[in-house]
Amino acid sequence: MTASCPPDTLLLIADLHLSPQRPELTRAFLRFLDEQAKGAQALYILGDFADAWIGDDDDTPLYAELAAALHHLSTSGTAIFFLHGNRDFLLGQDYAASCGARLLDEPLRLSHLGQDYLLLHGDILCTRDSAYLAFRQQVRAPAWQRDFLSKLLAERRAFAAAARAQSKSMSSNKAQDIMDVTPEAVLDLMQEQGVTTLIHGHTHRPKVHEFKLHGSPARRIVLGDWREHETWYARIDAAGVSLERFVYG
Ligand code: LP5
Ligand code: MN
Repeated sequence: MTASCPPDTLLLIADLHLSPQRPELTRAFLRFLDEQAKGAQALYILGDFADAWIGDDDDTPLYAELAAALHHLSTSGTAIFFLHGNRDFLLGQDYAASCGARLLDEPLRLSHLGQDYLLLHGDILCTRDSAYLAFRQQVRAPAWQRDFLSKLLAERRAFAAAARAQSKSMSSNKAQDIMDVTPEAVLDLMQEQGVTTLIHGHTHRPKVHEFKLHGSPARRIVLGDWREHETWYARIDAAGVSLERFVYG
């Protein structure tokens, strides 16, 4: 198997929003695994891997296909890690294990080749979105999750569809800045964690933001959401960290 990455390369992706309704995104992901990720030291999936995760017992064939592809990468030597997003916060250790991956908590500190990074999905930085944060508090509660996961798959699918519809409707009336990170929240978190590089997704606003953090150069790297012919990932290697936009026909 030919590696496509130097051995000390880390790759980070987020917001693929994979679902049976978007087979083109699955094709892009499988192509990424085959053409970009092979040989990487690790692949970090920073949330919203799935568009709406209703439990590890979901028998949708796509999820088994994705697990097999990730497991193949894992057995070839690439460590794989998941963080939760606001769409797949119910993804559990069982599914992660079926992918040959580990599920980690956020924010996640990462040290690599002498540099420190802080990884997270990014939704918790949207501190002006009080409606979302209230929803988040509710659905992240263990008791709520136990109750939800005890429902039949069909019931959970209906809940998820209703929640998606309500979210779309509520988001369409929200000011754009409310759905972006709050600058002060970014600075506070980076200061608290003692890092100068933050990598996250969620906002679907891919960009490298350079700024000063108490006089030191700092940056916030926002991963882009995946489209049929446009994928985004961050690469960390001996040269540092870069945001990569991969467009193909
Ligand atoms: O997700 P997106 O991009 O539309 O917007 C997010 C925030 N919304 C959410 C909600 C999710 O989309 C809901 C779907 C999750 C599916 C997986 C879990 C399945 C079980 C869930 C059952 C309840 O994350 C949105 C932010 C936006 O990002 C930008 O940051 O603004 O937040 C909101 O819109 C706040 C709303 O309060 C969210 C309300 C969700 C629905 C509430 C429960 C509906 C229950 C229906 C019962 C029949
Ligand atoms: Mn998200």
